[in-house]
Amino acid sequence: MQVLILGGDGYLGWPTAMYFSARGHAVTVVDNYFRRHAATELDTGMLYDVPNLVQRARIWHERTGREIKVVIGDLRNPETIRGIFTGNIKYAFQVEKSAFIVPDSVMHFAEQPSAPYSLMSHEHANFTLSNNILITNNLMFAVKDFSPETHIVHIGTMGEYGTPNIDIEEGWIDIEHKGRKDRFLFPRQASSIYHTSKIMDTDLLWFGIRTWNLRATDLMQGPVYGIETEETIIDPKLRPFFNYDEIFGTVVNRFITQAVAGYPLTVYGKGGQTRGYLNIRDTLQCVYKAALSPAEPGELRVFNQIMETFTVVELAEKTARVGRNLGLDVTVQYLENPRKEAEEHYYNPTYHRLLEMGVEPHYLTDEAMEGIMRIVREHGDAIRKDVIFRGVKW
Ligand code: USQ
Repeated sequence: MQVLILGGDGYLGWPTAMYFSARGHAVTVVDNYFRRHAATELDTGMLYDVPNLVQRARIWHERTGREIKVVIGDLRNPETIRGIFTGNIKYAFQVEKSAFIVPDSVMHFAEQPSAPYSLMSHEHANFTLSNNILITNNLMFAVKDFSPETHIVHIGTMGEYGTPNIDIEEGWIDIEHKGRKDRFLFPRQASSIYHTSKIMDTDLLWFGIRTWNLRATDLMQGPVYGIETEETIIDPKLRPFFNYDEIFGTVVNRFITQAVAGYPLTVYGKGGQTRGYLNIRDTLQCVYKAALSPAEPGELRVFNQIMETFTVVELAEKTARVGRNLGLDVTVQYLENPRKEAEEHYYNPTYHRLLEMGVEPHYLTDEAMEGIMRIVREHGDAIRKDVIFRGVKW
């Protein structure tokens, strides 16, 4: 397969690139280093330094003999993606000069991914909306104009559904109204501008699919945790970004880092917020399965990409238990919730379609958490307590 990965420098984009490459697929990644620049600008700290995309592709080639082609470019500019589809393309790294082949699958990770970032100010909200929606639109038009057969795999988010008082279906719901029936996208009601931008992406793609018979899979992903994948084991320099700050760190990675640093775990509000979680290794499996068996032309296929659900309090209790077993002094603090979200609610999402396709979950057992904590502990001296909580409120 020819695979194009938009946002190939990110926490999930880079491991996905290696995963496809390791399995013999031809991979090209595109990125404009937004996440790196934002992390520097906001001084978020990083657990360890990560080589740039060209350096990573070079290390990957040296260690495996495989090639990941790299394009550095801003996908908000339509010519960046259109150039890729027409062969008018400048590689920042490639091993073999090859005739460009149109991608079979495009994985779309090229989005501002943080809810707190999107609510730091109206400028950050504007950036999030314009970046995420324009890139999705540029991709959709490039596919429509040059290769309508190409399968778009969009990384959506479970947060698009919010926390409704009914079971959450996988993307679609049958509604009977005044004696008539139809099928609709499951109602969306996000609780951040970031999550709202993802809803808008879905609406855009659904329009393109109905109108031009495009094909897409929307992966409604929960918060991801973890560091190591089958490919990062080859060389620690291939590890993804690991953020534990309030802006870019997801809650499990944050709690593990807080436990190592001796910083009381930051439970927001009552901590009854329930979400569906997954290990980074399972993100890779899910994206891969979705790409190998694409949606049909005219189909918007939606999978809920989570493996298990936890409340924040359950995650804190687990982190405290695992940390104490490693001899760490772990305490928990209940902070006034900086976010506007339900802290006690019904939550019953359906998530069986990816499992039916053969994804084998890595659950968040105490052993799995301990493995991550041990790696974080190796970098314990680099942890900056001042970036853990900064109080972005909405
Ligand atoms: N939380 C705490 N304490 C913290 C950090 C978070 O109690 O120190 C709580 C939050 O209030 C929230 C839950 O933990 O209820 C999850 O927060 P998160 O920061 O891990 O996740 P979120 O902001 O929802 O966003 C993350 C990723 C995003 C992805 C999303 C999936 O940053 O890119 O789309 O997870 S989901 O949440 O299912 O929409």
